[in-house]
Amino acid sequence: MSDPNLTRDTVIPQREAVQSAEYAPLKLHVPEPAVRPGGTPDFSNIRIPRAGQVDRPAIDVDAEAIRDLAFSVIRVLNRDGEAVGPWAGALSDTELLEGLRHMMILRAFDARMQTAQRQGKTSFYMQHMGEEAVSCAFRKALRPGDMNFPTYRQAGLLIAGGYSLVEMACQIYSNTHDPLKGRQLPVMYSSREHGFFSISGNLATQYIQAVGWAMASAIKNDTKIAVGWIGDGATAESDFHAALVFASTYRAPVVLNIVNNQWAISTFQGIARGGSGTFAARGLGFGIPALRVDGNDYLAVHAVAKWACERARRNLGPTLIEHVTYRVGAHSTSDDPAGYRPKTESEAWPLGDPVIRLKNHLIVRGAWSEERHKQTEAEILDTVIAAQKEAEGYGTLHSEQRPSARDMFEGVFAEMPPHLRRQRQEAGV
Ligand SMILES: Cc1ncc(C[n+]2csc(CCOP(=O)(O)OP(=O)(O)O)c2C)c(N)n1
Repeated sequence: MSDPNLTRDTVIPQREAVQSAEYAPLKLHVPEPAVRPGGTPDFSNIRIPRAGQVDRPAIDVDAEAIRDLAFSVIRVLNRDGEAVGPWAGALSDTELLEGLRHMMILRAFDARMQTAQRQGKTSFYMQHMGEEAVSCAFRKALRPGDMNFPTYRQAGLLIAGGYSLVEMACQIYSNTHDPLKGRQLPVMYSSREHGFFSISGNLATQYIQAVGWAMASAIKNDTKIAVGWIGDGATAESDFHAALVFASTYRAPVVLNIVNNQWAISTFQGIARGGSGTFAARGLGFGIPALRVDGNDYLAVHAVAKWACERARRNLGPTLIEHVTYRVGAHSTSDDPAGYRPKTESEAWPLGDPVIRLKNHLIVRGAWSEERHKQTEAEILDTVIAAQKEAEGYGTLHSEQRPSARDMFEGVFAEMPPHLRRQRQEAGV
């Protein structure tokens, strides 16, 4: 405020709205969620078809021919825990039991790390509660060498890909064994060997990078495919749209996943989605085949992932998949959802819990029992605690065991330039 005549109390007159007899005054439309804290959860706006109802098209289908799949939901597991319809039947008992195990490990790991954050052992954590099937099931459709470009809510890709829980915990504790040497915020993992591209804090940047990686694979006449991941909120970023243009134009061998967990921190999905009806529908304008899948149905996610990966591998181009799910936990350890949504909303979520649904299915198949489930839960907890203890032996926020301050200057450039060497000397490390 450089104008000396303006004081704090000066009222700047607003320009008069010009009223016209011909037109009613314009009004800005701001979408609002159906309910707020204190209200009764309401998911009546989410249309959910019966399991088994949606067709399974050939993989070389045109986007236009499966337009309706962008507005429906592919589901395999019905209310009775049976696998039904054209997307069912691909997985053996052994594979399903492994999938259940991965989801249970992820859930147990989340719970331990959430508590570790509350105990001050780490500064930050982000849970996957309710979304375990999405990353765990998708990972099983990939082959060695394929590359994921994940967000911070796909650690199931690492767990189902055989990454070590100890290394994950060490990253979260930023300790002496942290593979990223304490340079990254907890949960921003990176493992090239496990097909897990370095996570960036900047939303959506990885989406266009996934397309570029896929284009490179095609340019090299390789057989590897890329997988882009994004949340519902982050689809509003420009990089989402850039990714779709490039994927469409160059028919890049990429699967573009949108994890619609209904919330972007405190912002409900209606804000980022705008008027398109569904997030999947965004693909149609780009000529990209688009499907919606029940993200809490391990079998459905896996079947749709297989379908889309096969398309990419056969050089038939990109596929957009909207995983319809619900973020049961808080956005992060820095968030309290009670401030913006009803406390009981997750219980009202119509697609249930992915772990319970797969458990019930395995029981119906005769491959599992409540007893074995409980026993496995206890075994998994032991495994996770053992990994956590080992990681804590290498340091937590409570201890002095940290990566060397020397590491801070490494990796900025391939070779350390003189000014960084000087700064390192000044720091005395
Ligand atoms: C470019 C950018 N803008 C804003 C943020 C802050 N931010 C971090 S997570 C988040 C919400 C993302 O929501 P969504 O994409 O739906 O993913 P979810 O957290 O629900 O998995 C925001 C706004 C950021 N990290 N980067």
